[in-house]
Amino acid sequence: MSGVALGEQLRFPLDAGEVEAYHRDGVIGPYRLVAPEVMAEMRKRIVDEIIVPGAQLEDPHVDYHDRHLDHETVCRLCRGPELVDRIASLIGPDLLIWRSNFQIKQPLADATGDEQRYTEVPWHQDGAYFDLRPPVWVSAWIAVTEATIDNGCLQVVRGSHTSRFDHDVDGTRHSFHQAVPTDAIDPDDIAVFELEPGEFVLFSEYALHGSGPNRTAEPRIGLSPRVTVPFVRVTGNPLYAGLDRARHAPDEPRQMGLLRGSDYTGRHHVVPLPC
Ligand SMILES: O=C(O)CCC(=O)C(=O)O
Repeated sequence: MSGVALGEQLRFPLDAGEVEAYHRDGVIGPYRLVAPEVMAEMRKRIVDEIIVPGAQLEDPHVDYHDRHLDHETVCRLCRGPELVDRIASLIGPDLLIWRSNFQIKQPLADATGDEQRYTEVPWHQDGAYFDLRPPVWVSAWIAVTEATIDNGCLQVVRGSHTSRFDHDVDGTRHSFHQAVPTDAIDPDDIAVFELEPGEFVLFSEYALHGSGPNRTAEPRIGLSPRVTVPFVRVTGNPLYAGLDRARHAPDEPRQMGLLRGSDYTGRHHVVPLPC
């Protein structure tokens, strides 16, 4: 360990006020990861190589998860120092990515079956879905397309991350089957994150969040890397664990990508990343 303070090792550190704001609100941003024109090129690759082929599968969710493990463009987005350095400012220098998933919202008019319900994401806390012990991780929401009120951008309830909300369970939903009733939320606390392509926000494991339907004619696409620290135990295959689900039984360690620093516990199944 060098004697240099972490902030001085980072190209994109958060300042003390931003760190305080994240811990107060459970969310921070937006920040820029890549320029809009760079994201336009990356989006083309993502659509052609992941989203279109995935839509041919019986369960597209398999292909839309954990592509940082095998797709260079997804890996580069998840590893961008603009993103990783800011997460390091929040939870420390040793960071592992344990999951990523695309958030694809089809136009309401085109969506059918469960996809139609998915155009609206009910209020929920990710901590209700994932069993990390202790529950410590930061999620990013990266805009692959623009995200607006009209196409259903991410909304986060500021300050909600320090409470546990009761979730109602709707087993008929394919995705987001656990939801917090809207009347549990004070509308004054809702932060709406309209993002340009290439921008991102960071939010904490228990930040209550959701999004409205996509009322435009184009899909809305986001990418959510989930990043934790080595002392956290991550096993099993949470819902829609994608490629990793195919490779591992529930009690086996997940495939983890080292984003910076080291796995000082030596307990994680760290795999090489394709970028
Ligand atoms: O993409 C959305 O609208 C919701 C995203 C979400 O629930 C998440 O990133 O955990």
